Amino acid sequence: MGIDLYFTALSPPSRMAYTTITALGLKHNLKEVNLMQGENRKPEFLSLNPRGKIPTLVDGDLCMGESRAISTYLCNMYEKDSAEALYPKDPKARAKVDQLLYLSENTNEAIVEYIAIGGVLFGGAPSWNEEKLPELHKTLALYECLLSKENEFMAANHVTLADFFMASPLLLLPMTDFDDYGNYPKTVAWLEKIKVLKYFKSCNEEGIKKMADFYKSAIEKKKGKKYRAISTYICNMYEKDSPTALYPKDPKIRAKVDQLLYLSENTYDVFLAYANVANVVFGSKFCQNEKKLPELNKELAMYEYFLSKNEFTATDHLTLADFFMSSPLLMLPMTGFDDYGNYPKTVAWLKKIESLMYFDQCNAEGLKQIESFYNSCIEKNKGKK
Ligand SMILES: N[C@@H](CCC(=O)N[C@@H](CS)C(=O)NCC(=O)O)C(=O)O
Repeated sequence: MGIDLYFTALSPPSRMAYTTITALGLKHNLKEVNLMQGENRKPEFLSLNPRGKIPTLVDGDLCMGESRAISTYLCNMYEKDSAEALYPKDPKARAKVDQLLYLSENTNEAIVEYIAIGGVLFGGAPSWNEEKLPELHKTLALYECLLSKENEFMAANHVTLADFFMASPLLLLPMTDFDDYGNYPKTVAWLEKIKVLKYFKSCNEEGIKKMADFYKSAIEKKKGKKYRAISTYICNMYEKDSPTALYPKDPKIRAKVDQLLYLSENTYDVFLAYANVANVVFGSKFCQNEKKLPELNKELAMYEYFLSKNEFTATDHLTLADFFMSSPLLMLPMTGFDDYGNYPKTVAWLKKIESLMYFDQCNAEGLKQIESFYNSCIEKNKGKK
């Protein structure tokens, strides 16, 4: 029995409902909902919240969604009135909090549009949206104006629910490169006070860090697509054509290189899925995903096929295709995979790539860092078990 909160730490409104529960010191059960696996679309969950959204709260016969309404309900139900109440009973003091709870929906939208969370994580957006910078500044100016009134916090001289919900989107802003807070000293000082509240920190810090890792890696992955275009541009611009060109001008050989440049994106995804990177780094898995082994082997067989035709992947000399095709394989050892028995040509080719004069200078340090980060996530996740 007790309060059940359906939640995931990656979700800002879920964290706000959780922060309220914790600030009030209420006994509760956290029910993790994995949005990535569509658990919020399963009939059991939809019977609790037909919108399929988290947070969702179940308290006895009450079942509800909407983080702000959840937080005000919890205070109405369980908070004793006091001069420091999160949700004061005095109608005028409460009106100020309510005003900001509604307003926080809009400020949240403006800030999130700049960060472009949905677009970066699940759509085609390569990064945050600089076009929305004027709106972001307008929103920050509004925060500054609200804090210029007589209150130390958003709605009163003590912390209220308004502070939680107004602070929430600002906590995500450091995921971007935005750091132009010069005109907003009061906002910065206020946010610092909220962030260090013990219960606020314990409910938010880890989720924010996970979201930031997730967001930054999505941006990096998209940059990866650009790296191919950058490499071909550099060759187009600066490489003299020769029989051993990295990006040959001959249309037929170039077509083979291009084919592998595109294909290497897929190979990279297969490697990421086998290494289980998303779940190891952002979740709690502590090993590679063996279910993806058949796909990995299929991919390796394809390398072997190309290398049975030529000495290198696209032709008989080294090309850009070899750089991008080798990239995921260079990271494979960190997963513990070592079953290369059927792929002797691939192994020999990879050795040739690794022995290139400039290979170590460009790759050794980065590969070492990735391996040690991956392994440290695995160790941490083992500890959680
Ligand atoms: N206005 C709602 C927003 C809830 C919301 O959008 N939750 C997201 C996670 S941050 C969600 O559940 N998304 C799943 C989906 O839409 O399928 C609140 O404040 O509770």
